[in-house]
Amino acid sequence: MRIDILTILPRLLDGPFNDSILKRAIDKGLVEVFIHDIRTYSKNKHKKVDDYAFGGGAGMVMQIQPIADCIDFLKQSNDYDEIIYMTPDGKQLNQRMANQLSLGGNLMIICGHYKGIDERLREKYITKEISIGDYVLSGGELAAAVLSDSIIRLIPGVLNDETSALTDSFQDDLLAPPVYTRPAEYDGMKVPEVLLSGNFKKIEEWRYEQALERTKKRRPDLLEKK
Ligand code: 6GU
Repeated sequence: MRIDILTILPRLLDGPFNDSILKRAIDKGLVEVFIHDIRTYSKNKHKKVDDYAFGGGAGMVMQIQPIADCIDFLKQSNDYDEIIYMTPDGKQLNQRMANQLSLGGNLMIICGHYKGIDERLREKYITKEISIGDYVLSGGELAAAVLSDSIIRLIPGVLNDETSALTDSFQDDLLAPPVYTRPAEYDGMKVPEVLLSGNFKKIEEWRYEQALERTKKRRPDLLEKK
């Protein structure tokens, strides 16, 4: 899989892909991530990428030319399953979407800024519009990093046994059960006996009950979906 991210702030994306699991996935050759600086595609002599909104009002709008040229250039040499625009008015990201996108081919992700991108770019190029929640970020970069992380960790071979995605919260529409590690007693607080029993079947049952209990208490909406 190949992920191309278009942004006017490429440095914002340096961090997330240069550490930990994402870096390992890239180093193992399981995914390629390319960050493209939209400004380098601007044909304006001052490398301008935005302009005032027609009709007036506060806030700038990202112009068609630099983004369209960058997309066209990339499409010449790669096929994309989805061209995604990160925007607070998109469909809210969930585990099902991450699972689905992790199975497919190449992705292009466009990060917006200011008031967003010219609507005609959305009409011509964008196949999916994704938000990461009901709050406003200053740009799509952090959202693109969140989306990429949620997808890349699901690509087969990225996680090992210790980090397996199978027991994640949301993987089966349940929150994850509580977890414990050494010491078995801390400040008089003991680890649940069953976890020390060595009885694998009992432990699995306990974990399922705890996951169900936690979901009922904290996220009853997840159980209604079942
Ligand atoms: Cl995708 N972009 C911005 N700018 N803000 C957001 C978002 C995206 N998702 C939630 N808030």
